[in-house]
Amino acid sequence: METTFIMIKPDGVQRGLIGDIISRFEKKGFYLKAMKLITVERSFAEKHYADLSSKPFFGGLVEYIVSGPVVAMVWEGKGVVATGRLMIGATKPSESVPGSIRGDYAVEVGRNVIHGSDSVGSAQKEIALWFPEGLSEWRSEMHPWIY
Ligand code: FUP
Repeated sequence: METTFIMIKPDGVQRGLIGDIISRFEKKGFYLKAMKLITVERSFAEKHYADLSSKPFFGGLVEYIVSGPVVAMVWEGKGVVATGRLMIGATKPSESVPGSIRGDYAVEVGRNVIHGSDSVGSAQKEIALWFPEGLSEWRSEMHPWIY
């Protein structure tokens, strides 16, 4: 079964959006495989966003991510990478549709509340980076009304 890495950014945590965001993924039918509230070091944030290191907004992006605790999560489910991205909405809140997380809660691209892996490959890399301790198994069967 597919897994993705989802992170609620410092603005989402401090605005009290953790419960709502988790609830959206749960109600959709995805399974929470791992979760932790952590404040990361600058070097760690730089590693997470390494692909964007040449972008002019990179410095500000790293500052934002290290500014407070984030909620790092792994979610599992059929097509969870692509569907998770749809639920999150477009990168720019001005282009993310109402009903999506960014469409409902964000205005600025630099304060867009949440991150989600953009492919199955990057999900695997991000899960390995954020959860080097590995994931524990907790669910024995799929919900018959969802799968
Ligand atoms: P996304 O996968 O939707 O998070 O988007 P990207 O990986 O392209 O960008 C990662 C983060 O960089 C965004 F969530 C916010 C920040 N960003 C900016 O601050 N300005 C931009 O013009 C683009 C991205």
